[in-house]
This record gives sequence, structure tokens and C-alpha cells, in this order.
Amino acid sequence: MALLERLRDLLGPSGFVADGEDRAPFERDWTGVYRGEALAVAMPSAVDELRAVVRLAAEAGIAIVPQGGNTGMCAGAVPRERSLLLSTKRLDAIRSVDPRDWSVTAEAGVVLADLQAAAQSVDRFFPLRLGSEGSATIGGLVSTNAGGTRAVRYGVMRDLVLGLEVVLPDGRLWNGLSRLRKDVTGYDLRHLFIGAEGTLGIVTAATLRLYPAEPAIASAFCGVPSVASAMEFLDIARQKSCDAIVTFEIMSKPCIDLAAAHVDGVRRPLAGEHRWHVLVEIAAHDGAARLESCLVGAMERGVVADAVIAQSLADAAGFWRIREGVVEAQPRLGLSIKHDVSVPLDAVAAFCERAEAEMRRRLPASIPLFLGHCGDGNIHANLAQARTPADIFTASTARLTAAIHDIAEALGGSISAEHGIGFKKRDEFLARTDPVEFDLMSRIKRALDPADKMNPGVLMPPMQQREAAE
Ligand code: FAD
Ligand code: 2HG
Ligand code: ZN
Repeated sequence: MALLERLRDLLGPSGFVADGEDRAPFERDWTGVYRGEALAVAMPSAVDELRAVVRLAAEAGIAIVPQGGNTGMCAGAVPRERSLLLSTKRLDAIRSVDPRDWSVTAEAGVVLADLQAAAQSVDRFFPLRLGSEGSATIGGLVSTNAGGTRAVRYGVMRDLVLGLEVVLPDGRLWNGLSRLRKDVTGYDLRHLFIGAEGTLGIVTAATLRLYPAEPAIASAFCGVPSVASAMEFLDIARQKSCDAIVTFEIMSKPCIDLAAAHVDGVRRPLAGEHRWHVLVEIAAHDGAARLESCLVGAMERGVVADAVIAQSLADAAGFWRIREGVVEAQPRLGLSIKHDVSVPLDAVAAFCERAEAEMRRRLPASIPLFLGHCGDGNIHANLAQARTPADIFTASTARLTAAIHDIAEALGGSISAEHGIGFKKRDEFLARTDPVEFDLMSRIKRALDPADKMNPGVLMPPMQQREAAE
């Protein structure tokens, strides 16, 4: 029996999509820029079903592209060359929430916002926060090692994973759902699958750390004269708050102008104009007092020019509306070039200065939009098309990106802080990675996925290309 018929029999009508129109939403990324064509979409509703899908595809020699919420920024979940798209949407059980163990075990397709709500229902807190939390799934977040807006305090997804369950490319199940905080028995395999972008297997469930519910949050929106001032403000705020900072986000002036012009309900929090802005939050019972002391210290040093402290949850929500609205509204300025760079904290200001100058020199009619998690050294150095003709903007993309990545590399940085490599950055990743490191990665890939059927072409070049290069 042909693969598609066997899959249809296995999964039934609610777990199998072959029709072109119904497949379409799975075949393009959320930006609409990257598209592909899948043989079909398989949506298993149980781990055993998923294992059977993987075995059937392996027998037929068909590649699998795993997909969770399809919110990824690097086109890692877009099908290529008629592969089978495996959606985890129906694998969405929260298996257990264990407040006494401060852990939760959830299947891959659970949406982050649902996991946060489950933790909250037992007076616990799951700290990963990002703009896509209403769609991004646990499997996708693990597989991209997502970061987001609270990583400055709680770390990234890797820091939150205690254990994983993974279906391997041959259909075997690795049950690594440990709840242990300490365990040094052998290689720590979970770390291979975190950030592997679906190239080594399919994550089916994860056990994650929980934290105490955050006490009152004190939020401020600040105008700062430069990125160097913002980074000095970070130092002051960490010291004066006894490291209670949970968010430290930066936005350049054009980001605020964009949100004010195009996002419903946005009001500018500050009266005057500032070149840079910081959204800072402190979680502590005496958060308001600590925040005030940080701001006083920063203003005395001249690194914060003006600030407004949220007086209500609605005020704080307004600050976040601006921060998240920038990402939502960027398409209003035409095409986008996006970068997700990280550099050491003492190089953030130099990176922003050089990257912005490079953008203005190459495409002066476009608008640099710099935002991100500067408390982690992670800057989204984006450029909006604006008045540059589309053909010139598109033709300049690769060279501009290479130049921005060169700047990051020269400062000891990375070309992907939190979004992954996917298909989008694969060749740049290959060109910039140390050959020994790349060789180790290739060996791991070959050991786990010898037939190159797990998300081939993502992160690593396809096997034939790797072999030809060796
Ligand atoms: P998908 O997009 O479906 O997949 C992402 C990758 O993981 C693909 O390579 C896919 O093959 C693989 N994958 C998915 N599920 C599995 C699985 N079960 N097993 C193995 N591989 C799998 N990211 C951040 O880090 N920080 C942010 O602040 C942030 N903000 C965002 C804001 C917006 C508005 C949007 C749209 C995106 C944002 N992202 C951010 C990017 C994105 O949400 C994350 O990369 C997220 O982790 C992707 O999860 P997903 O479920 O949508 O995965
Ligand atoms: C964020 O921090 C996301 O909001 C997306 O990582 C950033 O659009 C971007 O470049
Ligand atoms: Zn981000």
C-alpha cells in the first residue's frame, strides 16, 4: 500500500491532510515569505501514532519536517522537496503539573500560553515569555531553544528543561523525561535535542521547571540618550535592585514612532523625544521602591533622561503593547530584513552603533528598527524597506546581512541568539562555523539520522552536499 494510504488509514480524517488547499496554511511560514510543498500533513494525536508515522515514512524513504505553532523566524518548519509535514498540533496534553516538585510535563503541541495558565492554576510560574506565546508550542520552543523577554532573569528554554521524550528517526522512543535537578550519569542527551530544530528527532514531551508566582511587577518606560547609557542603566539597575530585574528591553526611536503610528491603542508614554527607550521590570514585593531607587541612581548619572512608572496593570500593558506592536507593525513599512544577533554585554553599544551606520550607508532611504533583549546582549537589528525601491532592497539583503553578521562576529558575537538557523541562515552558519565544530555536528547528525530524513537541509546542508565537501 502506498505511504499516503497507509497514513490515512493510521491517522483517520482528523489526523491526515492531503488536499492542496487544506495543506496550504502548513506550507508557508507566518511571514508568508517562505513556502514549500508537502506530500501531506500528518497530525498524530498520540505518541505511538507519531512513532508509526515516523516508521512508515522511514520505510518509504520520505523526509519529515516537524512543525509546532509555525511561528519560527528562520523557515525551519516549511516543507521542502515534497517531504511529509508532521504537525504536533494534536499532541497537546499536559500530562502532569507537580507544584511540590516545581515541575510540569507537557506534550510537544501544548501552546505556551496554555502551559503558563496551567502553572498559574497551581500558584506556580512558567517564566518563558514571548510575543508568539498564544501560538508557539513546547516542541518548537525546545527545538529552537527560545529566549524571549524574561530570559534576563530565568534563562532560555535550555535552562528550563529538566527532561525530554523524543521519537528518533528510526521510530524508537527515548524516554528522558527526568524530573531530576542533579544527575551526572553519562552524557546529558537532552541538550542534543534542545535547539536541534527537528534535525535529530521529534520532541514529543518535555518536563519543565516551575518558579514561584512573581510578586508584584513594577514596570517603567524610560528614555535614554544612547545604547551605552542603556547598558550603564542595566548595571545600575542590577546592583540597586539586588538583581530583581526580570525584563530589560531596548527600542530605538523609530520603533516607538512605528508603534504609535500603526498599532491600535498605543500612546507614547513619554512627553519628549528620545533616541532610545528601555522597558524595565522588577519582580519583588517592594518592586516599586527598588525601581524608583534604580531610576534615581540612573538619572543622577545621566544615563536615563526621563521615565514613567506604570501606576496600573493597564499602564504596564500599554508599555508591552508598544514592544510587541513593533514586530506586528514592521510589515507596514514594506519589506523587512531581520537580524537576531547576540554580543557580549560590553559590546552591545558598539554593535548597535556600527550596525546602524552600515544600514544607513547602504540603504539610506530605509528605516533601521533596533529592538530586543539587551539585558541578554541580544539585539534584533532590523531594517524596514520604507522608501527604498523593492528590487534594490531585495538585491541588497544578502550583502547587508553578511555585513551585520561580520560586525557581530568581530565583537565576539553570534548570528543567531534565539531564533535558530533554520533554512534561512544555513549557508551563513556553515560559512562562519569553525570546521572542527561543524565536523562534530555532522557526525552527531549522521549517527542519529544516517539517512538524513529528519528536517534535511535545515541547520545543516543536505547529506550529499556535506559528503561532497568532505
Ligand atoms: P515552529 O515554527 O513550528 O518550528 C520551529 C522549528 O522547530 C522548526 O525547525 C521545526 O521543524 C522544529 N520543531 C517544531 N516542533 C518540533 C518538535 N516537536 N520536535 C522537533 N522539532 C520541532 N522567539 C524567541 O526566541 N524569542 C522571542 O521573543 C520571540 N518572539 C516572537 C514574536 C513573534 C510575534 C513571533 C511570530 C515569533 C517570535 N519568536 C520568538 C519566534 C518563535 O515563536 C520561536 O522560535 C518558537 O520557539 C517557535 O515555536 P513553534 O511551535 O511555532 O515552532
Ligand atoms: C521579539 O523579540 C522577537 O519580539 C521578534 O524575537 C523580533 O521581529 C523581530 O525581529
Ligand atoms: Zn526576540
